[in-house]
Amino acid sequence: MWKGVIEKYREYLPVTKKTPVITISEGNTPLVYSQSLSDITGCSVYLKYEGLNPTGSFKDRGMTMAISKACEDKAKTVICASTGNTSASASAYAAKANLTSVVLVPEGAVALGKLSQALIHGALVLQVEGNFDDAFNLVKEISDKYPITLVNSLNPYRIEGQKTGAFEISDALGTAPDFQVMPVGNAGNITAYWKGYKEYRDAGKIKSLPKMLGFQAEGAAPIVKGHVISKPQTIATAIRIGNPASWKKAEAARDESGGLIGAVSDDEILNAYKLLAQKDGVFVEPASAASVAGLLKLAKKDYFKETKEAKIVCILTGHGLKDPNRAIKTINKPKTIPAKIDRVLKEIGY
Ligand code: AN7
Repeated sequence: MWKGVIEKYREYLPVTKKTPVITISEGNTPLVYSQSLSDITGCSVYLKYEGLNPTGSFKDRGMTMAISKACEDKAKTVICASTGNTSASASAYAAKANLTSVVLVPEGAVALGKLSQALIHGALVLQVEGNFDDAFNLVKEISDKYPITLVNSLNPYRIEGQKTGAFEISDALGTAPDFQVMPVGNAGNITAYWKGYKEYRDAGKIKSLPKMLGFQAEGAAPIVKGHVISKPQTIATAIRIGNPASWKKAEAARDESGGLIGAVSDDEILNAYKLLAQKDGVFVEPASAASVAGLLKLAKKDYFKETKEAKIVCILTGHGLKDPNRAIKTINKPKTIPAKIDRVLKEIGY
């Protein structure tokens, strides 16, 4: 029976016998071979489908650690700012641990599925008149001054949990990939993966390290542009972040690995979003498609030509059902017809 990432990778994590393990059986997500992306790029492309975690995103890997350690430290209340997925995950794990959760989200800029999760799991949900960065500044100050535990990725246990994604990929492939492609928002996940790969190499589990390729949305690309973006804009609301918490660590992952952090437009994101759904049968939220948009952009520039038979892993960070409105906006709404067989046949083309 799968018991979650803490039990599976306990020896690599800062837990002891005394740590109460709060898990919803996160992790163990599939690594799906993509024929379509392999054909386009001439490489072997795999999709790490993190949308299949219990709350529908990769955040659960970090949250099982953050909430378990909060319980060990006798915390009563946890808080986060979120573009949506962190709040969904925090509220679910806090519910399981019987902790109070408080989540601050930018008003009107969180996908419907994510907001519904935080609400049904019983969090105190506050919509802030401002963007993610404004909400993040508030929760940092509150957790500094009050006995409330911050569970954003500034909390080092979040990074510890999320690094298990690198372990799973390495275990599945039997080696590290040559390249890992992923979206970058607050930059915790790229930090976590890089830490995970380095630790797995040091433990002798893998011999090489991947080049880390991160992608931000063009309208929310502070790391690419080299300055804070005060009014970030993108349809990929999960990564609509102008001043990432782990900025410097993301740059370190990029530079140490010999990778890059680039930007993709909303159109490129939506094209990748549709491609994944229509060629691979994999439904992701727009932010996750930023990784595949980045892959396609680099492939077009022959970026992978030098590496023979490269193994590439794209991290698909969140499920498409998080943001159903985006799917319906992207594809035309279905036609309504009378309940008559001839009308159905006509629509099919007979
Ligand atoms: C689907 O939930 O920041 O670079 O508050 O939800 O580690 O921030 C979400 C981020 C990528 C970026 N894909 O990861 C939040 C939040 C999805 C996400 C990212 C997020 P980081």
